[in-house]
Amino acid sequence: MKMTFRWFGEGNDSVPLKYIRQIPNCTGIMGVLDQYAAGEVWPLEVIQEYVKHVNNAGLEVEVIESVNIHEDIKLGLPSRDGYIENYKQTLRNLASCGIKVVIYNFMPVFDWLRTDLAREIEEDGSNSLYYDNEELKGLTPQMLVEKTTANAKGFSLPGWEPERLTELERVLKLYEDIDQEKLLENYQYFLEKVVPTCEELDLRLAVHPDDPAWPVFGIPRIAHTKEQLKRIVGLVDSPANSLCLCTGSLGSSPNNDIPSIIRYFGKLDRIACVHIRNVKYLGEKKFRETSHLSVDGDLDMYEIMRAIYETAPNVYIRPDHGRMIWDEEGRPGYGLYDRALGIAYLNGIWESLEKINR
Ligand SMILES: [Mn+2]
Repeated sequence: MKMTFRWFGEGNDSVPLKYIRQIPNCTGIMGVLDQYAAGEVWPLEVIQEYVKHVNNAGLEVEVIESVNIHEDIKLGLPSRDGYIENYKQTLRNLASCGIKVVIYNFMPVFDWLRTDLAREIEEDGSNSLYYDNEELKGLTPQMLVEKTTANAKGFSLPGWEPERLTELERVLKLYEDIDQEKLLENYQYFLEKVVPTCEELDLRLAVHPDDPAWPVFGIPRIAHTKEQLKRIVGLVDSPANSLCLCTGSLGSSPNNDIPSIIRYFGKLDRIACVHIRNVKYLGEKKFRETSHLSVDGDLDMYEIMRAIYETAPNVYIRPDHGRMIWDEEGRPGYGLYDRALGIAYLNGIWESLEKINR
């Protein structure tokens, strides 16, 4: 595995590259260029400059997150073809700069969502992202957008880019005619156009699962169970059509057995990268994010790492969200300390697996 760390770019992240380089075994980042709206081409020169900057800090960047898909593609509008061509051009530009994996999602309107970005964990005084479906029921989509952006501490949040959400009402209306099957059809159309390009470029697309792992606000969602992920990898049968296995997103539902899902898709060579995070169930559709330690949450990190070790040992890995601890200030979920602790812990499990299996 290759251990990496999500980084949002100079001036846009509270964690300097130098600190990331100092985390044991962390050899690269999963990068983000969120200055471009969904549907725009990411210019080659900008990507080149970005990669050079990261490399100069002694880190690799072979994975890029958040190449967002324009809503017109998800909605299947006639304008989608132009946006798909733009998407392919961005992929070409990324591949020519050494990028191997591109993470994206096919969630309509909302990417991930939470009802609290900094809920205190009473036991130790830290805080973390939190979700309560009962609270969500009391909110309109507009209210949730206002609440989430107000609590972002001045950082732009991935998936909550203002330009995606300004037209919220109009876009939500368009989705009234789209059910899961229609969304899958539009997804297949997109993959059939894009995957051959990825194959030529030796690039893998990795779809991020729905977060949380159920539909919200009545909008269709198609990537939160093993059966749904099976359908997605079956839409176009190619390793270029792969998964970003996010343990915390899928794991928000106790119905998802994460180690067994990893084993299934790992054996098929359809996992390109893994986000690792632990969650604690607090009730029906109610959870908070925790430290990575197994006993702090409800996911078994040892079994998760063992499944990766045995079926997908060459994937890119990163700690996903962490708690905010030691009074750190930063983008919710993306502080340095708890994610670095997570890496140290995952490193320890991995070393044990290697030595046991020697
Ligand atoms: Mn994730």
